[in-house]
Amino acid sequence: MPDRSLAIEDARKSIITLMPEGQPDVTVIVPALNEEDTIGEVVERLLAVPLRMQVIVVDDGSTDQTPTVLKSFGSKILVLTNQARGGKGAAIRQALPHANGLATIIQDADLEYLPEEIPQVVRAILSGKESVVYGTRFQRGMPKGMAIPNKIVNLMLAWSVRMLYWRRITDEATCYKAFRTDVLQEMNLQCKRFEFCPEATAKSIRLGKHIAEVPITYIPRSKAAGKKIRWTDAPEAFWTLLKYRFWRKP
Ligand SMILES: Nc1nc2c(ncn2[C@@H]2O[C@H](COP(=O)(O)OP(=O)(O)OP(=O)(O)O)[C@@H](O)[C@H]2O)c(=O)[nH]1
Ligand SMILES: [Mg+2]
Repeated sequence: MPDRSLAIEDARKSIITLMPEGQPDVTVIVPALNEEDTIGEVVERLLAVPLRMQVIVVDDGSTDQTPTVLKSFGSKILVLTNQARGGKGAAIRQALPHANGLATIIQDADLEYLPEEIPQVVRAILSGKESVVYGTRFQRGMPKGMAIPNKIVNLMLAWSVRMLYWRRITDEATCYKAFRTDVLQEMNLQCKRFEFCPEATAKSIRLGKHIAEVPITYIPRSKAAGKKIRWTDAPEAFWTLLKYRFWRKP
């Protein structure tokens, strides 16, 4: 069994990490609602990533085994628990003041995105080259198994960013959005549900940040497997892009 701390140091050296000893390189925020089938594996795989990881899970009163599974990780992760469902966006906002990694990335509590790919997404942030990096699902064509309405909405969202903000990105709605933590914290986010994505995209651009993209793998899950976003969330996403078109940092 290789020494894990040596593996972590090697990986960090190749990334030219800027964080001093003892502080995490990456904060991962995991919003979780009734995800007992996958949450344990997600957290295990996050903790195995060869970077110094701070994992913050926000559980909105899950009624399945999610809280029990989270307890089993003890102090290896920070769990914020709410009594009622607040939405994915509210969960991210709640976790953000606790984030002390140089980069912050969002990880769903399912396995649509692979924790092993986080280093390639955050690399340019840790090396100081970029402030915002998105993992794109569309640089290698359409991912297999994505429902047709989702494909259409995803294409329309990328197109809307182009029309409204004159920025060419291929995947606006990806979950793998990574930011320099201070940049995400200065956005004064207002989102409650799935409008986190368009709000963070709009505000990144309005803060003058370049959004870099790196290809990632995507294994879509179905509504039956627990997917909570609905195509009815799409109008709010478009509205959010429009709403923040002229946003300025207060
Ligand atoms: N804490 C919390 N988490 C939520 C809530 N609603 C959804 N989530 C979590 O947010 C994540 C995203 O939800 P999904 O159902 O996977 O939807 P998705 O289409 O992958 O969503 P996006 O990645 O935002 O495009 C999952 O980990 C959910 O468990 C909520 O009200 N509270
Ligand atoms: Mg998901």
